[in-house]
Amino acid sequence: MSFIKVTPEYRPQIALIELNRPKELNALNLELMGQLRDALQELDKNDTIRVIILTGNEKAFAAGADIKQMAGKSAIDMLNIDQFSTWDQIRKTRKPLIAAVSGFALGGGCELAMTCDMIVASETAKFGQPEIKIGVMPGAGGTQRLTRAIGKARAMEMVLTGEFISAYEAKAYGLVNKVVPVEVYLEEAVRLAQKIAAMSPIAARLAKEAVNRAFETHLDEGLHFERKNFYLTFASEDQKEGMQAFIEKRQPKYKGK
Ligand code: DAK
Repeated sequence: MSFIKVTPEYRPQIALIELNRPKELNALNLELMGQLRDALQELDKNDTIRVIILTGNEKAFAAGADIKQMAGKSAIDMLNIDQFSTWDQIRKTRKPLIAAVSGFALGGGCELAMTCDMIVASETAKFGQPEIKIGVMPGAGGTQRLTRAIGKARAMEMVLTGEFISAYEAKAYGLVNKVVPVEVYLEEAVRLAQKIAAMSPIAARLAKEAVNRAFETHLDEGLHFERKNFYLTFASEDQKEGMQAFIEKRQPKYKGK
């Protein structure tokens, strides 16, 4: 049974993955997460794809990990299932990944959106880490990514009270890139994806790696990493094409080489 819908050529060079468990508000069961990991790995290898959009439906991006599937598990069951390796593989997607979020993005759903590189939200989006209300706490990066994105005081309030924030609050706090009416949130994500897809995919990949490195290291090492990736862009045909196109006052045609 498939819990996601994958459209590799949703638009030229842009793939769309839709979470598809609408009755359960896209609760992230183990099967769905495995399918999502497999789809992302496949799309990451597909040279015709430059950007991936991950979305849910208007009511829910995802209302969290599947509580019904988790409820009876012991700590050792959780350890043996090793869901973290699935999440880690998703995090390692090399192509730019945009979350298009409408409705609930809660718990693991909020964490999944934050695992993406950018978030486009509909006005109806609600973000939250309500795990505390069911006697646990965020387990897929919520305490870390949320805190880095919106700061300690706000993250602490969300994680300790379980209260949701609106799309506009999320935008004001720096968690999301754009907030648009619900009718157009997917199109807005596509517009953003198209801008990125027009760039050199090599430069985009190296730049994504370097920005992500900022979360994992101190400034000196981060700058060193950035420098190496910067040099590497000069090994690409795309660098020659980009600079030549600028000089010739024309649009560049990037090949990803
Ligand atoms: N899990 C399972 N089913 C869910 C669900 C969830 N997270 N969220 C909603 N559903 C189901 C409901 O049970 C209901 O099913 P039926 O009763 O119809 O069979 C259906 O979806 C519709 O939900 P509601 O009737 O509740 O709809 P409402 O509009 O009234 O309320 C709501 C919407 C989103 C406010 C409410 O459903 C809700 O509070 N949902 C739970 C939100 C939540 O607590 N989320 C955090 C879950 S804990 C890990 C990685 C990640 C995680 C853990 C470990 N590792 C890597 C190890 C993450 C943990 C979590 O996310």
